[in-house]
This record gives sequence, C-alpha cells and structure tokens, in this order.
Amino acid sequence: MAQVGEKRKREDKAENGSGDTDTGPSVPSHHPLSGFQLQAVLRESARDKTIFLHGKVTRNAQDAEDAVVILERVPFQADSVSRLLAERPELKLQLENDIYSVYHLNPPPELNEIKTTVICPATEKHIKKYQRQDVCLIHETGDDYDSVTLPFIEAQSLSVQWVYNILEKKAEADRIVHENPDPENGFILIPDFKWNQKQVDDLYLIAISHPRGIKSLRDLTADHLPLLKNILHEGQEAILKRYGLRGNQLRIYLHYQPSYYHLHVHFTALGHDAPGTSVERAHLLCDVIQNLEREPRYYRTRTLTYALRADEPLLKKLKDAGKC
Ligand code: DD3
Repeated sequence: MAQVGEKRKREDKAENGSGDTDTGPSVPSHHPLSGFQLQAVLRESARDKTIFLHGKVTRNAQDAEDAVVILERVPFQADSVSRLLAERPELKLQLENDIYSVYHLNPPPELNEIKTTVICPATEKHIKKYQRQDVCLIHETGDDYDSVTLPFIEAQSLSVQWVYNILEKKAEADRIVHENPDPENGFILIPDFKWNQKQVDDLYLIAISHPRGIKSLRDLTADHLPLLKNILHEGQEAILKRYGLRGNQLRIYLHYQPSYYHLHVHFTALGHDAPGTSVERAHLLCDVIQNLEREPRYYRTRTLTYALRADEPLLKKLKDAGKC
C-alpha cells in the first residue's frame, strides 16, 4: 500500500472551545473522553469496521455533556505489516485444514491504532445524524428550492465556524496542502477529517472556497467558472505534487445536499469507495463545469434528485408543501 511521503507535524492544539472552567483536580478535565458513559450504540458496521457511539462525558465536574464518538480501524500499510510479519509475531492457531490455516495475531500498539473522532458537545442533530434511518428520494425543482429548501436552510443558520477557522488560519493551518488566496476565485485544499493521511489509498481532501455565501451546487452559475476551474486544476496539481496521484486517479465532486452550506469540493482516491459517492448525491466537478458552460443557470433551474432521511426536518417541510 502506497504511503504518504510527508512527515506530519504533530497537532498540539487544545481546541477546547467550551466549558473549560477550572474545577480542581477531582476530574481530569483535559481528557476529551473523561468519565465516558455509553448511552447508545448509534450504528455499527462490521464491513467498515466502525462503530458510532452516543455517550456522556464529564469534562468539568458539574455537568455531563453529550458526545458522539466514532471509532474506526485504520487501513494497513504494506511496509509496516511486512516488517511485523518478518519479526515472527506470536500467532495463536484457530484452525488448520490442508494448506489453510487461520491465526489470531495481537499486533504491537503502533499497529493497533483506532481512529477516534469526538464531537462534544454534540447536539441532538449530531446524534440523530449517525442513527440508521429509512431514506426517501426527493426530486427538487428550482422552484421547490426557492420556496422550501432555501428558506429552510436560512432558518437553520447552521454554523460553519470550523470552515471560517480554516479560511482564517485559526485552525488546521499546518495541514493546508494548497492555497489560492484570491478572495473571489481562491480556495484552500486540506485533508478531510475522514482521512488519517497515512496511505494514499483512501486519500480524501476538501477544497474550501474563499468566497463566502455560495451555499451549495444550487447557487453556482457561470460566474463561478473561474473559481471551479481553479479548484479543479490547482487541486489536481497540488495532489500530484504532494501525494503522487494523477488527476485520472481522483474522484472530484460536490455533494447535493451538502453536509455544510459553504461551497466545498471533495477529492477522493478513485480506488476508494468513499462515503457519499452515490449517484443520488455526488456531482462530478468536471460535469458541473461543462453544464455551467452550456447553460449559465443550469443548477438554478434543473431538478436535483437526492435522498433524505425519514427523520430529517427538510423532508417534513417538502412533504407539508406537497412537494413529495
Ligand atoms: C464534521 C463536516 C464536519 C463530524 C465530523 C466532521 N475536515 C469537519 C471540523 C473540522 C472537518 C472536515 C461534522 C469539521 Cl467528523 C461532524 O467536518 C474539519 N476539518 N471535514 C477538516 N479538515
């Protein structure tokens, strides 16, 4: 498995925005999972080797906060596993039959990493997001967007503070892979949270646009072509330079609906089945550019199809308005 040839700087940031009052030494307030108590298993997947947990944590002595904790086994790296095997690791035999045998191998700690994502304090929305749910397909016309979806998005006023922190270099500044600083046609390319950056097989970066106020694919017009082309071409070039993957080894796309309403483009390794690449959600950037070149208001007017979870408030709004 190919590895990322970059030395990664340690991130020693305590980006603890909330509730960090001094409550004395009784509860260690520095550990992000202090006093973790499981509330519920939100979802698990044996295939993906992930589990999503809802828990309570007590980062300060007074009150327990809701947290979502995501645990994920990380991919293997050829060189570290080949070193391990060459060192004659202890193998516990499970079964033997003809030329076949199966063992338990307990790896050393450095090969036993569990990627741990913590969202704390987590809102009811975060907790719901990771619960399994029925989904329902929506065909949203341009008018549906104007009359239902847009007012809904605006009423929600979802925070994209973390995006602004990246754009203003207040967070993750040392992780930036490429920046075009132009306020109108520029962007920042940065590894997505979902990627541990240790192997390019599951490479996942996002390009975040410098201009603010472009909420999603729906807002794009021919005016944004220079920005989109910069993202496509400079993004490919930067990834080739840093990670050695060519443009034809990358899946470059936007989501509709996106999970946050600030224009961003996903770059994932073509060989990796990244989440969110289904036909009802992903729109290839090269197609988006072509469509806008042919029809400047293409995404303002066309019907966009996407799936919503049965419990999503937007689905209820669309149903109430008789749109599905
Ligand atoms: C998010 C969508 C948002 C849980 C999780 C992620 N890449 C991020 C904050 C910083 C980031 C991302 C929401 C939030 Cl795990 C809930 O994503 C982020 N920084 N996707 C990077 N580099």
